[in-house]
Amino acid sequence: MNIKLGALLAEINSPEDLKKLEVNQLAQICGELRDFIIDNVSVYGGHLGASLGVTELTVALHYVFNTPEDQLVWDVGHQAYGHKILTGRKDRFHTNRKYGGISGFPKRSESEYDTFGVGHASTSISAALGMAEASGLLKEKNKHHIAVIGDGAMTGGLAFEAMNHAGVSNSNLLIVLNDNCMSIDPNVGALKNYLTDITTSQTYNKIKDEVWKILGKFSKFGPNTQEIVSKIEHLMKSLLLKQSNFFESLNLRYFGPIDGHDVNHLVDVMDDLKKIPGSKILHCLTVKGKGYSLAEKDQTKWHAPGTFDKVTGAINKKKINTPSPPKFQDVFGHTLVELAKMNEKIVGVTPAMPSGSSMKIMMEAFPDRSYDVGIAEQHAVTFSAGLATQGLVPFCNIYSTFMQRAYDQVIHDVCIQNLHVIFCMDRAGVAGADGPTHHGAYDISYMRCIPNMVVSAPMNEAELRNLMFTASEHSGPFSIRYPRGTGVMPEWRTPLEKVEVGMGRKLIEGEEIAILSIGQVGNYALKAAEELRKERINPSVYDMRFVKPLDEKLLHEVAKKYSCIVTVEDGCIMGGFGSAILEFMADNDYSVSIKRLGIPDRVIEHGEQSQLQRECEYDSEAIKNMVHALVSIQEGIL
Ligand SMILES: Cc1ncc(C[n+]2csc(CCOP(=O)(O)OP(=O)(O)O)c2C)c(N)n1
Repeated sequence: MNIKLGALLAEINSPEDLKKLEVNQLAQICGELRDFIIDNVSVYGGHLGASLGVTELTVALHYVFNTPEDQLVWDVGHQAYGHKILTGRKDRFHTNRKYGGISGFPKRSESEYDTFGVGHASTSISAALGMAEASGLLKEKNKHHIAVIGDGAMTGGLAFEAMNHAGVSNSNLLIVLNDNCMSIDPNVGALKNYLTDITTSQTYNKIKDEVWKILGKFSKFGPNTQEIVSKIEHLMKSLLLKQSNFFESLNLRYFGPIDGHDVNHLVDVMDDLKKIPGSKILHCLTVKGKGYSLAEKDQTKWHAPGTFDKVTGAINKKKINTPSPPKFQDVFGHTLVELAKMNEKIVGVTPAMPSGSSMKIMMEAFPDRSYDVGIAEQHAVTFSAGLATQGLVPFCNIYSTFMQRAYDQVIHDVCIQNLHVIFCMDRAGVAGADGPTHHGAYDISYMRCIPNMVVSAPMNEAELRNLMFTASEHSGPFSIRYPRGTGVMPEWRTPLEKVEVGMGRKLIEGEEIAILSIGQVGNYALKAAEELRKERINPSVYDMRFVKPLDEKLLHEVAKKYSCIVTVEDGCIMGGFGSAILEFMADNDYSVSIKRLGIPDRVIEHGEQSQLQRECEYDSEAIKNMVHALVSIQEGIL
């Protein structure tokens, strides 16, 4: 589908073109950019609200700064659609997040304007500060470094660590705080309250206006920087006597709050800030979803709505007539509530993903027993450890990819102390259109090497429920990984049954070849076996359920009975489930042949989950192919 470009946007292929516009044309280009984003996302999907909210900021930044020479770093990167469109990618924008198309996030290999690859939150200030320090060391004068960070991303510890460093650095760093009071869900925590207080403080804003008046003169009367800056500081200090400013106390010059949708004012302010050396922060107030009223009203829903009818706002859903299986995340949410009703010690913890993980179901049922701690995975884990020391049973739900942030906390705070924390890792395996920053590829490997940790994965909804129930009654750390998307059981509310920890299941009894799987890919193994049966090839299929502890009794039987084993996992091959089976066989001197299917040792780009599983060769077709290859080898040998 051909999406129409506005008259000005049609002529813009780089920030150079943007700079040719008159200041009074900037509002129009913002409107055109917004329309183009809405049109594209409505047809092709992707993140919506965040990019709409930073349209004016994006235009002003590229208008004022000399990108890509000046380094512009986006935090998370889901808000960078306008940036991509203005920096030479508008003709490819319809391929956004599609297999083989452009990435939904900034990516260094894609454009020189994408200074830093991103997808996880709270990295921008550290990265931009590193660039700024490098410029100093390389004697690159007059280069600017800008980090654009949301109020949600600023709740992450990494952002605080970076500001702590920036406050003692002489580097030329501008932090643009894009404050829309939203994370994916409403933002949480004391910082959010503080930002709201600053925004509404009358004393503060009166003095701030005077500061801007001086800044206005500054632009007109030339480069007497020192004098102007000291006047500003004097005014700021007099303000600070009345109300201490968090950022100022970290030695970051604080400016704002200003209206992040007034593009002309943004241009003036940024022009002025360009002339002020050192680390500084500009606090901009924006509205997530700005310009598309439905998105402004329900900001969580329109964070990443999928495709939709832009006129009616109806979100396109797959039409399914038969009862369909639920999303794994919803099975998690509802089952947690069931368990919490049975056991009053159970609590829920999420780092800023109430909707994405469906922890919100628990938050609604038990508001006092559930916590959204902000984009703070490390804290979520250690906080859960603290809860566990007092006998509570925390279910800490973190996407597999974001759990990487909290690895030391898992080891140091939970596993060494053998605390009863249950980790539910959503989006395990290839995540789909979000791409390499979001694939949950590594958790089997990184969890299975930690002492005390149980590592499990359900093949379907009933198994997820049973594992959660089992985990709640276990003592010690317990991890459960499950993928993005739906399961296979429309009737999923099965009775809760305790599973013996470390026990696998035989699903199909066959001969010669055994397929051992972990998690939801067991369904691919079943499908492959069914199709192979039609060709009179009968592999056995086992759902191992646990990577750790392994079902050793079952594995001894398997090793003695079959000549070949195929392992299947939705995770990295290196160090993963297949590796665990190899280790078992080597340790027990079995010489059975083992082929491992899973995510290979390279970066897997974005695309639909099924496309990526095909590419990585661990879907049912690939399992069939592997069994065929093994059968041919056996026949050759015979
Ligand atoms: C480490 C990490 N945890 C969680 C997420 C999931 N996530 C993506 S966007 C987002 C909200 C970001 O809020 P904010 O920075 O305020 O930007 P906004 O969407 O409001 O523009 C979250 C939690 C992430 N990308 N990275």
